Amino acid sequence: MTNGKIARVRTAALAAVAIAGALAAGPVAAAEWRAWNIHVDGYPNTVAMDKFAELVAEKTDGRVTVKNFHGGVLGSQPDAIEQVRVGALQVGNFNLGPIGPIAPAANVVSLPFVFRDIDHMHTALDGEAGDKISEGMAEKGLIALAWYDSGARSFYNTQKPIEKPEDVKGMKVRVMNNDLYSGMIAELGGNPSPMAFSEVYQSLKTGVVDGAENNWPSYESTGHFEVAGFYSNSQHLIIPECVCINADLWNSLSPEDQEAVKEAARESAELQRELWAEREKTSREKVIAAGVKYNDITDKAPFQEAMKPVYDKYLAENPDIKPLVELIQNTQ
Ligand code: BDP
Repeated sequence: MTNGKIARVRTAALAAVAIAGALAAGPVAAAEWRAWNIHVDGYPNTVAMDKFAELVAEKTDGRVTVKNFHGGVLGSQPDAIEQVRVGALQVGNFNLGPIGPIAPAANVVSLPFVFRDIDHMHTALDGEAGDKISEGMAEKGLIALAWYDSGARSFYNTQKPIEKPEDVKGMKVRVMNNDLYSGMIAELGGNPSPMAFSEVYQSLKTGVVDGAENNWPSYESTGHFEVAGFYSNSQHLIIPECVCINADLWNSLSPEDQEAVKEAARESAELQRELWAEREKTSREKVIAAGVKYNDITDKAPFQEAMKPVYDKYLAENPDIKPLVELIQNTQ
C-alpha cells in the first residue's frame, strides 16, 4: 500500500469511528424489523399486521419501523419460525400449530378437541394457561406479544361428506407440520401428508392429496374450495396464532419501547379479532354460494374418542405438560 493509500484508509477509519461516536451520543438510528406473514392481501391477519407496523412506528416515535412481507414470500412457516428464533427475521404472525414441535407447552393447543369452543380458547389463553404457553415459547426464543384468532379447523375433501371417523379411512389428508396432526389423521384411518400451505392447492387439484383441513377464511382465500368441494364441520382444532418477536431483540429493547411494541401488537390483535369474525361469515357465504357441499357433524363423540391415543402419546413424551392440559380442560 502506498503512503497516500494508507492515509486515505486511516482517514476513512477515523471518519467511521466519528460517525459511530455521534450515533452513540445522539439519536439512535431507526431499526427496521422484517416481519413474516403467510396470508394474502385483505386477509384479517394481513390487515392487522399492517396496523401493527403503523402503530409500532407511531408509538416508538419512529425508533422502530416494521416492514411486512406478506403472502409467505420469505419462506414456509416452519422455516420462518426458525428464522425468527435465530434473529434472521425479527417478527412473525405464526400459527401455534408449527410452533408446537419446538415448544411442547405450546403444543397443547394442537391436541384435537382440547378446546370446547372459541370462547373456551380465549378464556384459557387470557389466563394462566396462556402464561404457561408464553413461557414455554420464550424459553425457545419466541416472545408472544399478542394472540390472533384463527377460528376452528374442519375437514374438506374432493370426494364426499365426512360424517363419522370411518369416512376418513384411506383418505390422504394434508396437515401442517406437527406429529399431533399426523397422529390425528392416522387414528381416523387416513394417511397424513404434512405439507407447506403453498403446495396444498395444486396437490388437491392433481389428486396428490384427497383432502385437508382449515378454517373458513383460509379454505376460501387459498381457493381450496374450488378444487375440494366437500366441507364437513368437524371443528377438531381451534389453534390460536401469535405476533411473535425474537427473544434477544425483545430483551435488548428499552422498557419504553417494549411497552410501545406490546401495545401495538395488542391493538392490532383487537382489530384482527373483529375482522376475523366478519371474514368467517363472508368466506363461508362465498364458498357455499360457489357450490360447496357443507355438512354439520352432529355427533363429534366418535371423533373425540378416536383421539385418545394421540393424547396418550403426547403425554407419555411430555409428562410435565399434563397439568397444563388439565388446566385447560378444567377452565370454564
Ligand atoms: C391457516 C393459518 C396459517 C397456516 C395455514 C396452514 O393461519 O398460519 O399456515 O392455516 O394450514 O389457517 O398451513
